[in-house]
Amino acid sequence: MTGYTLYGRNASPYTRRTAIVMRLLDLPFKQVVVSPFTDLDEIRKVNPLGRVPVLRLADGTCLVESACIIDHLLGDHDGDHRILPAGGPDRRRDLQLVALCQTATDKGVLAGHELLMRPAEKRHAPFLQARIDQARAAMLALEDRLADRPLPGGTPSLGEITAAVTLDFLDGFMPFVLRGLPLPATRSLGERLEATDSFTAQAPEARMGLDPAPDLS
Ligand SMILES: N[C@@H](CCC(=O)N[C@@H](CS)C(=O)NCC(=O)O)C(=O)O
Repeated sequence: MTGYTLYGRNASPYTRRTAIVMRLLDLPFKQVVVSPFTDLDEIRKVNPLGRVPVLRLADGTCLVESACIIDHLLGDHDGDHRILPAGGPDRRRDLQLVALCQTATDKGVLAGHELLMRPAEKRHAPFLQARIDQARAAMLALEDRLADRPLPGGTPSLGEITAAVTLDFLDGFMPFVLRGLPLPATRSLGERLEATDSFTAQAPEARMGLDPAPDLS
């Protein structure tokens, strides 16, 4: 037993990509399905910042931030660099895919929060539009980098995992962000990976589907 406990829902793309990496590394873990929207007190017991994902190690140490958690897991368990190349241009390229995805997700979440949390009369349309534009720019840059990359035959890389998770999250939770955006390579990758065991085992519990598109006029 590894003694790992992962806090967070699969509806959280940050949690989901962490969980999928753990499955691909064959690391057993217990998942405590909590959301900062409904379980803040429980999350604060393991992360004073009140965010997920959190990975609790066997000795009780709690790690936060998906990038840092994944870095720890890969350092200990990806000795043959199946998931992240050891160095050089391949590693740099893969981590840049992750960076683009994290921006797309972060900005999509900000846009979603603006819609969900703020009363309509207090929304600031230029702020909302700028966040949507950033998320779309990140996804187009991702598409550009995936366009000439063959689909993974075996274990997907960290960048590919994060790309598929990001696409599913934006499609499922805030479809207005990606509406009309040409993303054929990203969508092919998403279809390929979403059909695999590690992804289906970590399917989002629900999809909020914030739609139709907000009125930004
Ligand atoms: N950069 C962080 C983002 C984590 C994050 O924003 N998680 C969301 C759930 S999807 C959360 O806990 N939000 C509550 C908050 O940040 O206050 C990571 O990659 O782990």
